[in-house]
Amino acid sequence: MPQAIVHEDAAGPARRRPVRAVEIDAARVAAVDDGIAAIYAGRCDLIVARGAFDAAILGAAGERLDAEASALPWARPNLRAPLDDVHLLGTDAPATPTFQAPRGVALDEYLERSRACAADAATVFPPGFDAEAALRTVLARFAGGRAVEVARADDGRRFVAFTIRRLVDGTQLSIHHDLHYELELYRELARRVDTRTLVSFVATLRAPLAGGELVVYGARSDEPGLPRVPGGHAFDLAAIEERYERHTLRTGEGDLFLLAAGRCLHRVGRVVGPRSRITMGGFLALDARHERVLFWS
Ligand SMILES: O=C(O)CCC(=O)C(=O)O
Repeated sequence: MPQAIVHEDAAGPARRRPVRAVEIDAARVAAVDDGIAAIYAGRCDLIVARGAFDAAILGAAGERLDAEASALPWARPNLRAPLDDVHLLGTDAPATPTFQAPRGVALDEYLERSRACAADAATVFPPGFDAEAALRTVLARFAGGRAVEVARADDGRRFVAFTIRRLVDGTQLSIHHDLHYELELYRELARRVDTRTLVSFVATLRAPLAGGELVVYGARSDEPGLPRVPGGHAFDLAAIEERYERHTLRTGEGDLFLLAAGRCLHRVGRVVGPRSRITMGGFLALDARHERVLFWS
């Protein structure tokens, strides 16, 4: 991938798989114009595009979201786990397990919540800025010429295109992966996409003063014997950190990353200070024939 900064964290003992990260600025996106397929194929795990979006527009939205947070209808599906208490706009039933719904919600409920909450995420931007259209345009730059579309159910109902995520002081996203095609809500989409993996996309609207970094591990979701905490399903962070390579990423307003979130374990560090970490993001996948890219959240 020419003209890109490639970080391959130092190779260690045999089982230490490096995290393959590529970082570019927005003017050089052409260097990774088939980046989504490259992540699918395992040629890279993380693509960071600095300044992929207009930093002033995203930053102003992030500032307003923080200032007016108490007036907005944030969903808090992880309220039961205060450390992971992410605040969401765009749906209160995302396409992942949450502490409120550990197996996700059923497809019909997911689609209904998507319809009911869609406007909440769209209206945080200034008039004239269509965040979904902007996302489609930016994601298309990594799609190798494929069409990029919001995922739909078989009857045409739309999935959530993206969610706005807010992590306040003292909160984080604990170590996890996002390969959840076995959930009921994926029963139709899983027939249409290449389920070997999926990719998450995240754009930054507001960077915290400290913390909130993305940490990606060489640990693969399909590896047998990944360390877990005794008696639980959660991954054992200390053991993972000891055994696997990692790559740490800090982003600023307007930056985008694409992450092999179905393959690599990852987490977001605890946010410190009064400025929240605010992002917009979701998941994307190649369809079964690798002709299109479908995205949802
Ligand atoms: O907010 C982030 O930086 C990452 C969120 C996440 O876990 C993901 O996109 O898979």
